[in-house]
Amino acid sequence: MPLVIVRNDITKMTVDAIVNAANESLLGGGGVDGCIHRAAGKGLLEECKTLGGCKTGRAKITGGYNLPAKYVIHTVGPIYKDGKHGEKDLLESCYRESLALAKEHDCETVAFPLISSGVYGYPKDQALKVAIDVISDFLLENDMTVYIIIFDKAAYKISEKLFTDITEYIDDHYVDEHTDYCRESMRLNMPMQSIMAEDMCECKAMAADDDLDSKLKQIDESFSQMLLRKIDEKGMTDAECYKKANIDRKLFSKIRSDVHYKPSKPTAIAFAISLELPLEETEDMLKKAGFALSHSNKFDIIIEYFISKGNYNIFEINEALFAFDQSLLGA
Ligand code: AR6
Repeated sequence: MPLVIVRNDITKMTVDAIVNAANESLLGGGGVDGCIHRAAGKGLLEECKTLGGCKTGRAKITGGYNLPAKYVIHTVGPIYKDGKHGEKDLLESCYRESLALAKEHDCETVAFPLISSGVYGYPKDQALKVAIDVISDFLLENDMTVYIIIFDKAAYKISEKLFTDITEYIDDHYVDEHTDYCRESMRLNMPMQSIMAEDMCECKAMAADDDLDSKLKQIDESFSQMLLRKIDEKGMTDAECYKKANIDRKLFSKIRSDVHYKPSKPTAIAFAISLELPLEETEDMLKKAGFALSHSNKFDIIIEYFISKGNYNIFEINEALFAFDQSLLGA
């Protein structure tokens, strides 16, 4: 899972490195900085004292002491004034420098808090976007699992407009489907369940009519075969595809080598997104793995929303899924 958004306390993360949102003195403070120093113990402060501080936008590394993480990468985010004082460049630099340090120290897993988004006042939705943009760029070139830790869900926001758009889309589609069933049940004066049961009986009867032999002959390409064919057709490399899908290399290798591999639904959708398949082809690909998109759950409707808008940015989709408390796409 190359980029994962999770709700947690960063001091509890068992990863190679956690990132600290520090100040230029590197001698501790409030917020996440305070939590990290408390959990790591005195040894961390002693080592920090030897570092001679750190400039805004830069990063320095220490041991993790009593933390489950092996290293702490200390970076200093910008204090947000009005967005016109180079804040974005500096914040991007914090993520880039921290990731470079993690790479230098062979870290495979790294967890970031939302730097600058607390005491330093960077608007949370913009801070999250900067984090996602820089980390996802880095992951296109590097194999690492990076966690963005959201500490306080109540304070977490995707942009107001996106949130409203998706809410409206969910309302329209969710309601449509359910009222169709409701109207039909009222018209026929029977409970909804029995209509659905009838539909199912009809399907079963049709299926039974089909000769088993001819059915078996129709077993067509598997999920894995379809995925590999689509990658070729799109002219992508395997790595481009699994990175864009937020899937790690090991899982992709498994899928590649096992023609009958059955992915989870979020994994199957992640590949459809990576391949930028339109809705109909996404449905075809999901069918290969035994799934469908339905209007009776929010997850599916959110996916449909993004595909219908032609937005195939998996990290933005995950941001929205997270905001609506849904599973994220990827491995
Ligand atoms: N785990 C994960 N995230 C956390 C935790 C935690 N335990 N605690 C807070 N956050 P802040 P800044 C989130 O204020 O804005 C310090 O005094 C929090 O919800 O810690 O970069 C330093 O010494 C917020 O989203 O850092 C500096 O002086 C995010 O971490 C100054 O604050 C960052 O909030 C740095 O300010």
